[in-house]
Order: sequence, then structure tokens, then C-alpha cells
Amino acid sequence: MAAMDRIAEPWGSRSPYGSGEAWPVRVDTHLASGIAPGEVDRWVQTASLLHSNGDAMDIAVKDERIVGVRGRAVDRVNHGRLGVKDLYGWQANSSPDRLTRPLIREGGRLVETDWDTAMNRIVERTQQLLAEQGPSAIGFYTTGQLFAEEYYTLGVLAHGGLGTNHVDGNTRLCTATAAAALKESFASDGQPGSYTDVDHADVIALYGHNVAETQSVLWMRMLDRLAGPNPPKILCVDPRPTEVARHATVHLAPLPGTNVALMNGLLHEIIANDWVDHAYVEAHAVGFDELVKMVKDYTPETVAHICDVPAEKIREAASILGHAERLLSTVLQGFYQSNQATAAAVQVNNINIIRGMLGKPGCGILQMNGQPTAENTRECGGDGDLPAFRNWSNEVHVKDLAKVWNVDPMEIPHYSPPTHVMQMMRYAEDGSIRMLWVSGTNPAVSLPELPRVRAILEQERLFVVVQDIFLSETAQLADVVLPAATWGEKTGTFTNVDRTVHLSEKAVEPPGEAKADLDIFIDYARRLGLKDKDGAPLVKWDDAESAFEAWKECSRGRPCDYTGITYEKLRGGSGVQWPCNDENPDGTERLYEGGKFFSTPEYCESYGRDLVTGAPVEPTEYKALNPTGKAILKAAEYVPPHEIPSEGFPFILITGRTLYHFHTRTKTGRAPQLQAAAPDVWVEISEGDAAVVGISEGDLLEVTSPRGSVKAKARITDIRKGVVFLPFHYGYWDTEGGYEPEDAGRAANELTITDWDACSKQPIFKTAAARVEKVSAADGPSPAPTTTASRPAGPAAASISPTRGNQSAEADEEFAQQSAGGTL
Ligand SMILES: Nc1nc2c(c(=O)[nH]1)N[C@H]1C(S)=C(S)[C@@H](COP(=O)(O)OP(=O)(O)OC[C@H]3O[C@@H](n4cnc5c(=O)[nH]c(N)nc54)[C@H](O)[C@@H]3O)O[C@H]1N2
Ligand SMILES: Nc1nc2c(c(=O)[nH]1)N[C@H]1C(S)=C(S)[C@@H](COP(=O)(O)OP(=O)(O)OC[C@H]3O[C@@H](n4cnc5c(=O)[nH]c(N)nc54)[C@H](O)[C@@H]3O)O[C@H]1N2
Ligand SMILES: [Mo]
Repeated sequence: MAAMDRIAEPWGSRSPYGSGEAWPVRVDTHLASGIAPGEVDRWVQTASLLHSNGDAMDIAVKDERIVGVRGRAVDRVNHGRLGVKDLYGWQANSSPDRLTRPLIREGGRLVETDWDTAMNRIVERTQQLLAEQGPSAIGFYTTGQLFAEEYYTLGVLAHGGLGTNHVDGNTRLCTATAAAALKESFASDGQPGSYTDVDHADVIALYGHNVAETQSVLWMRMLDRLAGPNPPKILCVDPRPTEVARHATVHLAPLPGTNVALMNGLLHEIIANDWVDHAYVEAHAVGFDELVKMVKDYTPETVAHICDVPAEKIREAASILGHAERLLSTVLQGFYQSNQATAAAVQVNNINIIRGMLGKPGCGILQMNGQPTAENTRECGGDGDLPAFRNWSNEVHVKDLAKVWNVDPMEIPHYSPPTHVMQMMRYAEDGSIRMLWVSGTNPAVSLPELPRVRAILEQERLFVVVQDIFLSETAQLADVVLPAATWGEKTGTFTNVDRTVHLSEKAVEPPGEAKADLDIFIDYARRLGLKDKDGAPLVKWDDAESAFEAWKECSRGRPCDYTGITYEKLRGGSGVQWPCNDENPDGTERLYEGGKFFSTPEYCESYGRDLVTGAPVEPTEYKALNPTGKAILKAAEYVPPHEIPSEGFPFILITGRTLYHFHTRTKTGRAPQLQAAAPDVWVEISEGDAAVVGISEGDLLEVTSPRGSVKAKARITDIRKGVVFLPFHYGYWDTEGGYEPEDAGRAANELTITDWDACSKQPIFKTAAARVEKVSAADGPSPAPTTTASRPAGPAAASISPTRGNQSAEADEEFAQQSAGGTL
């Protein structure tokens, strides 16, 4: 075992391996200071809840407290490795400011109460609104951080019980475009690829995806391939100098918001050079001729002009894609949260399809998820879609679901697409939604245009329920606050990007009276007396395992078939990839082998949408387009972003993440090693732009968009010119000072725009216009980490001390001599 400061060395040591070989095992462990592995009372199985990679781990328990974590060697996803947020983030569970009792608003203040009082208040308001206005007065806004069992229960009670169409998750901000792009190209959600594609690929293309910081264990896998024999070529498309960009064979840094133009340019080159697998396209896809026509005019020179990327580099990138033998493509927020999100993400699918690179080792598409359980929000109906990828515009699917739930099909709202969260906020603003139940998300920091969001949530007439583990910025605006148990304190399953299902077991008791989210939802359904059509309780389960069994039945025969999985099967070994059923008892590594898709008109989840207007495609149109269930090549024209730089706002503002923090920091801000590594907001700007504006490293700047302004210290980096970047992690909660509403002026979403992709309805966090002004001179460097995309550049760089942890950041890594067996 070797100890290492993983704050300073976030990716740990390399274990090089070659194409087609098994990725070596390396077990990462971090225990609280002073605790030796031998002193741990028990190890309890779980997986990461701080990103979408699904890294499997065991929680160390001593004296009924969580004292550390260790990666699971036998798991197919991480082969024992853990990222920084997982090594240190568990400490938030025992933070002294956890919510331990329900709160209700009395005389304007939140006061402690008991569960009966809090729940009865919610039930009374529900019944009153149902009687006065009907179910459309009630909305649910959930997350990508609960468990499958919890989303399924929420979906059943909201759709099948109350009959409201207003159900969405913060997955709308996160992976709505992943789902939409998969529905456009394959008529169904579900990742085609597998992480094992990294082991085989000869080209890995990452589009708007900073995997090094956001799925750091997946990046370790790529780094280990890069360190081994016959390494893959890397194509990186990102305006920032991420670690991915630094390791790339070709790095394209387009102007934010021009992704579709760039993709059309790449497709143009691939088609013009005839790097197309015509036999595959002929047999397995529709729409090729339209695609050829669409991309015809997107020559490298034309695209170079739009994206501000050299034409030669576009040719080089296209040639790499065109000569790939095993191409793995990944996509994330640089596409999903940018201009023309779905249209851009679909073009990535198109490249793999026309190159015939699907359903074979090394040939995969990962339209990435972000949150740990976002996949389940989508599968189980927590985002408003019908559970198990049923098609809301197919009457047969609705009837089938009604049978599973034993309700009348007319009781399941399906007259229009489910309401997305930005629309729900609009309804709340207009006063037609009167109750909003927020679970596991912090919209007062994470939604765009915060001044508006706060005003909506603060309204007297809107009854806001917040179910959280801390008194978040959003909880402070609530009428009722419900204290939830979280990861390590409750049991359930969740599914990562490559369809691997993990079981997360309860390790310790939750603090005070906090309850599992599942128990809260079940309690609500019981108190409301929700019944099926025979008068039996609608929600027929009472714990996690029985909820899982119910969900399995709902998934039977659908693409995400879980019927072959049991809690017992998930215990002890590796996670299992769906579909897992009688035909695939050990799960399914890749979808779409042999060009078989889920896309027949009868079976498919979606008939698709118009990429420009977002209007749903009619069933008859879809039948005409794709009668036999092939992949669909959908072309799109480039349309510039709605808000472009102007004289008053000359920069393009983008926002995103850093390695050490998770979202609004409610967990990572309470883990001392992580908080110290990135203690406060900063703004990234290029050396050239800094010189023009007259600023130096560490100067305090004001960044202003048409919606507001934020103060942040300057970090000068190799970001492309014309672009500034803000991390969105910093709301007005602060580890030292508690909640200081004056600090609202550092949340990136003070600046972002109320606008979304027409197709996926995902808000646009990554293209706004902004200006930058100096407020005061530096009193030291900015608080940005040096280990990441925010690595300093320019004259001051050498004098900035590198990011590192203290002794409490030491973690162990242990390489196994050979793989630990199982399905590695
Ligand atoms: N450390 C950490 N890891 C996380 C999370 C976290 O909060 N912290 N959150 C998890 C979640 S929920 C998510 S959704 C994922 C997100 O994971 P990522 O998508 O990898 O992270 P982001 O930083 O949001 O954005 C990725 C990149 O998009 C680039 N970008 C911005 N605009 C454009 C554009 O117009 N075009 C292109 N091509 N690129 C652009 C940015 O420069 C940025 O480097 O991370 C997950 N993992
Ligand atoms: N500007 C900008 N804004 C963005 C983004 C961006 O890139 N730029 N990214 C967007 C994306 S991709 C995402 S995913 C969102 C994330 O945005 P949020 O979902 O708002 O962020 P979190 O901080 O993860 O909020 C989760 C909340 O759930 C609570 N919680 C944690 N565990 C549990 C649990 O087990 N049960 C319950 N009931 N509560 C729990 C946490 O304390 C926290 O308050 O932000 C979006 N907003
Ligand atoms: Mo996300």
C-alpha cells in the first residue's frame, strides 16, 4: 500500500494497459485520521452518489459511524478506484448541521415540528388544491440523486395517483439532452456503449466533456490506456484547456454555442472522403441522403469561420474519426447545456452510425449522464416520461402501464408531453401551479436566472415543500422542510451511465428523525389514501426491496428490463448492466449488436421531435420514416445562439464544474479537504483578454450579463480568447459564515439566461453574453485549483503555490497482482 495526497494527485498512480487487455485493479482507500483498516467494524456495499460514473465502494463503519471508504476491486466499473469527491465527500453525512426534524413555516419563520404535523399540512394543502383546482395545481420537482425505488414510487403516486402531468427532475438541467439525443437517433433512451469500450477503442472523442474532472475514474481508465502500448488517439472539443485537452491528439476549441456547425463540418469531411460504412448505413439506418445534403455546404473553411477554429484542425480531427477502427464517442454538458443541444448531440450519434461503429467492442456512444442516479429518474418516470421507456403517445403503452398499476388508462396523464421544469416555474409564476414539492435539488442556486427563481419560490400563494438533508438556499424559502436520510443511511439501487445497476446498502442510522425519501413518499401516498381501481392501496410496497420488485415488473419486456436482477444478485460481486432478463441473465454489455434497435413503431419510446421547433413527430409520420426499426440519421442546420456578444457584453460566458466540488456544494463544501482545494468562486479568462481589459491574476472582477452580476477573482488560464468561465458551485452558503444572502452575488446563475433547447427543454447554461470589469487589485492569487482546467497561465503562474492537501488528505492505493475475478 502506498499513501498519496489525492488532492494534489487526483488521478493517483498509473497502471498502464494495452488495447483489448483487462484494466488492472487498484484499490483506493481513505479512512478518517487515526483509524486503521483493522479497526473497522464492518464494510457496507454501495456506489458513488457524487457523479454518474457509478464507482463501486464499501463504506467503513466503526462505532455505528461512517469512518471512510474503499473502492470495490470486483466491480466492472472502477476496478477498485475512487475519485477525490468520493474519497472525502462522505464526511458531509455526519455534519452537525444536518436536518434532523421537520420544519414548518409559522409567522414567517421555519420552526421545528413533528412528522405528523408536517405531513398533515402537506396532505391538507394537496386535498384542498385537488378539490379547488384539480391535479394541475400540483408539481413535483425531483432530482438525479435519489434511488430507483424512490423515483418509481414518486412517479406512481404523481402520475397514477394524483394525475398531474407536472413532474420533472433536475435531470432536465443535466441529462435531458442525453435522453433526447438517444430518442432521436434510436427512438429510445439507453446508452449503446460500455465503459469496456475504453479498453478497446483506438479513438476516443470527447465532445464538451471534461471527463478528467467530472468522472475522474473513467479518466483514470483513459490515462492508463494512454500510458500503455498502442494508446488511443484522443479528440477533445472544448473551449477550455481541460486535462482532456492537454492529452488530446487534436484539441478543437470552438466558440461556445457553435457545436452544430463544427459537427456538420466533421460530417462533411467524413462523407466527402467517403469514410462511410455504406453497407452498415444501407442495412441499419434511415436518413442518410438528407444528412449528405445538409452537411454539403459545411466545408472546413466555412466552419472555421463560424467556430473560430483553424480549418486544418477540422480536417485533422475528421481524418482521425474517419480512420478510426474502434471509435468511442462521449458527450456531455458542453453540448447539452449549449446552443442547439439536441441537434449537436445527435450529430455525434450520426458519426458513429455512418462509420458503422456501434454494438462492437471499442465502438460505443456514451451520451453521458451527470448525476449518479439520473438514469433512474428517466427510467422510472421521475422526469415526467412514462416508466420503463414507454411511449406517452402510444395508447397501447399507456394501457399496458395502467395494467401494471391497476388504474384506468385515462387516469394517467398523456394528452401532451410532460411539463418540463422551466415550464413548471412559469406556471408557478403565473399562479396555476400552487404547490411545488422539491426533493433532492437546490433550484435557488442551480436554475438559471436566480433573481427570477427566488421571486417565484418566495411567493406567498405558492406552497413549497423541500425534502433535503440540509437547510439549503431552497429549503430556506420553503413552507415545509422534510429531513431526508441519504446515501449510507438508506437502501436502494441506481444505474450509472453504462447501464450498470448497483445496490447501495444502509450502513448507519440517519441523524435524528430524518427519514429515507422512499418512506416519505410512501407515507404521503398512504395519508392521501391513494387507491388503485379495485380499492387496494395504489403504492403496494413498504420498503426498498419490495419497491424494487414492483419496478422490475414495470420494466418487464422493455429496453431497460430489470427482471433478471435481485438485491441478492447485486450483493458481493460487481454491478450488473441492464437489460438483465431470462435471455440475458448476466446483463448486457452493449446495446444494438448486429444493428438491432428498439425503434420499431410499436415498441419505441419516442417518435422523435423536430430538432428546430421541438414539435413531437406524429405516429403516422414516424411509421412512414422508420417502418422496420432502424437507426435514424437526423440532420440539423446551424443556428447561432440567441444571445451573442455585443459592444456592451463582449465576452461569451460559460459555466460549469471543478474537480473538487459537487454542484451547490451541500456535500463537498462540508468535506474539509475538498472545500480547502477550491474555497471560493473565481473567473477564468485568457492571457490575451486579461491584457486587453488590464487585469492580472487574483484581481477582483465584476462579471455582468444582462441579468445580473457576480464578483469573482481572476484566474488567468489558456482558455480560448473571447470566453470567460465561472464555476457554478458557490451560492450564498459559506462554510465559515453560514448563509449570507449578501453572498448571492457569487452564484453563476445570477447571470444565466431563461432559455432552453427546443427539443430536450434543457436550459442553456453555456452561452450568455457578459462583460468583465476590474473592481480592485489582487491581494494574492485567485482561489482556483491549479491541478485542473483552471491551471494558471501567464507570468504569475510560476509563483502560485500548487493545490495540495494536508495530512488528512492522504489516501492509500494498492495494486492487485492480477484481476480479482468476476466480470472485470
Ligand atoms: N467534480 C464534479 N464532477 C461532477 C459534477 C460536479 O458537480 N463536480 N457533476 C456531475 C454532473 S450532474 C454532471 S451533469 C457532469 C457534467 O460534466 P461535464 O459536462 O464534463 O462538466 P461541465 O464543467 O459542466 O462542462 C464540460 C465542458 O463543457 C465546456 N463547454 C462549455 N460550453 C461549450 C460549448 O459551447 N461547446 C463545447 N464543445 N464545450 C463547451 C466547458 O469548457 C467544460 O469544460 O459532471 C458530473 N460530475
Ligand atoms: N450555471 C450552471 N448551472 C447549472 C449547471 C451548470 O453547469 N452551470 N449544471 C446543472 C446540472 S447538470 C445539474 S445536475 C444541477 C444540479 O443542481 P442541484 O440539484 O440543485 O444541485 P445539488 O447541490 O446536487 O442539490 C442537491 C440537493 O439535494 C440534497 N440531497 C443530497 N442527498 C439527498 C438525499 O439523499 N435526499 C434528499 N432528499 N436530498 C438530498 C442536497 O443537500 C442538495 O441540497 O445544476 C444545474 N445548474
Ligand atoms: Mo448534471
